[in-house]
Amino acid sequence: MTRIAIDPERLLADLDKLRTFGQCGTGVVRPAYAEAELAARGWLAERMREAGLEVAVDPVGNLFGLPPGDEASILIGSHSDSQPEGGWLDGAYGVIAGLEVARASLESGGPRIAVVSFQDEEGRFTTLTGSSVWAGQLALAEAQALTDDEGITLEKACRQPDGLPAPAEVAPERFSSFLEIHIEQGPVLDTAGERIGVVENIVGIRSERLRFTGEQNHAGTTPMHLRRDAVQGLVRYIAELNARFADIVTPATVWTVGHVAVHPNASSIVPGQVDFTVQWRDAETARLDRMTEIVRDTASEIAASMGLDLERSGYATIAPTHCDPILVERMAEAAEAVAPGTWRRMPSGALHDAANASYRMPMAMLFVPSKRGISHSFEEDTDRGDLVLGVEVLARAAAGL
Ligand code: HGY
Ligand code: MN
Ligand code: MN
Repeated sequence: MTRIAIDPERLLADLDKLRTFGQCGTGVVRPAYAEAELAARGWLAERMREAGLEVAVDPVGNLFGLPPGDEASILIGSHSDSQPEGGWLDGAYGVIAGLEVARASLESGGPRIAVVSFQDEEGRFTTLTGSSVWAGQLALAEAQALTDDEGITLEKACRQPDGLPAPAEVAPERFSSFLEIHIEQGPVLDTAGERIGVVENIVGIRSERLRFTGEQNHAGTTPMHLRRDAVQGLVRYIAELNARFADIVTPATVWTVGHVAVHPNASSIVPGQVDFTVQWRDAETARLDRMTEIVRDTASEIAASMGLDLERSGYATIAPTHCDPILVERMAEAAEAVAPGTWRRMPSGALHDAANASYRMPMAMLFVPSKRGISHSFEEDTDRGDLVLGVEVLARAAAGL
C-alpha cells in the first residue's frame, strides 16, 4: 500500500486562506453564490489546477478537481458555502482535506483521488442542494426554481467564478467511493477528550416553511378577544409541538424553529403574518414520519382554533443513511493506527453531503472535535493539531482503498 504523505503546513495554510473569503471576526459569512463564496470557489479552482487536477464545474456550481485519466477515482470532499453566520471549518475543512489528500496522492504515486466542493450544502435554497442535484435526488429544473428567504430563485442566484470551463455534469459513476471529513459540530469528542470520530450513520432530516396569516391591526384599540395575532399563533404552536413530541422522541431527536419573519414586525401593530421554518431530525424513518404528521396536524388545529390561515411550502426531506460497513472498518483501522485509543465510532446528528453520496456509491465519514461542541456560529473552532491528525487518518484510510 502506497503511503500518502500529506503536507501539514500546506493543509493549514490553505485552510487559513479559505477562511479569508467572507471572513467575519473568527467566522465566515459565505452563503452559496454570494460574492465571497464565488471568490472562494475561484481560488479553490486555482489551487486544484496547481495541484495537477483537472477542474470541472456542474450546472449548480459543484466544483470538482479530477486526477488525469479516465479510470474511476475515490472522491473526497465537502462544501465551501457557509450558514448566514458560519464557522471557518464547517465544510471548508473537508474540502481542503480532500485537496490535500488528492495532491499528496498524486505526489506519492498513490491511488487516484478527486476532490469536490459541493454547492449550497447549508440550505440557502434547500437542504444539501448541490449534492442532491449531483446524486440525482433533486432534478436540476426543480432546484433552479427553488427560492431563498428573500424569494430569489436559485436559477437567478447561480453564477460561476470567472475562468472556469463551461458547466457540465460530472457523473457519480466516475467515482468508486466518497469520503468526507468534517468537524463534529457537537460536544461528544471534545467532552470525552477524544480526537477522531468514525461515523457509522447520519440522521435523517425534514423541514418545511409555514405561514400563519391573521389580521394586522392597532395594538392599542384592538381588544384581545377580537385579535387574530399570528405571533400568538406561533407561540401556541411551538408549545403544543413540544408537548406532542414529548411522547414519541428520544434524547437524540431534535427539532428547531430557526427562521422566523414577523410582518410587519412593529411594536404598535398586531402582527398579521408570520413566516417560519420547522426542521426535525432523527435516525429512524418511522419516527420522522410520525413527527411530520404532528407538525402538520398541530399547525392546522392551532390555525383553525385562532382564526388564522395556514400555508405550507418548501418541504424537504433526506432519509437517514448508513456509512458503508467496509469503509467504516478501513476508517477504524486507520484511526487506531494513527490515533490509538483516542477515537470512537459514532452517529452524525448533522447532515452532510455524504448522505447524498450514499445513494450512488459507498461512503464513509470522519469527525474531528469541535471546541466546546460549538458550530453554526462564529465561535466554531478546532485545535490545529486535531485538524492535521484527522487528515492523516483520512490519507491512511484512502491509501488502503
Ligand atoms: O444543518 C446541518 O446539519 C448541516 O450543517 N447543514
Ligand atoms: Mn457542513
Ligand atoms: Mn453546516
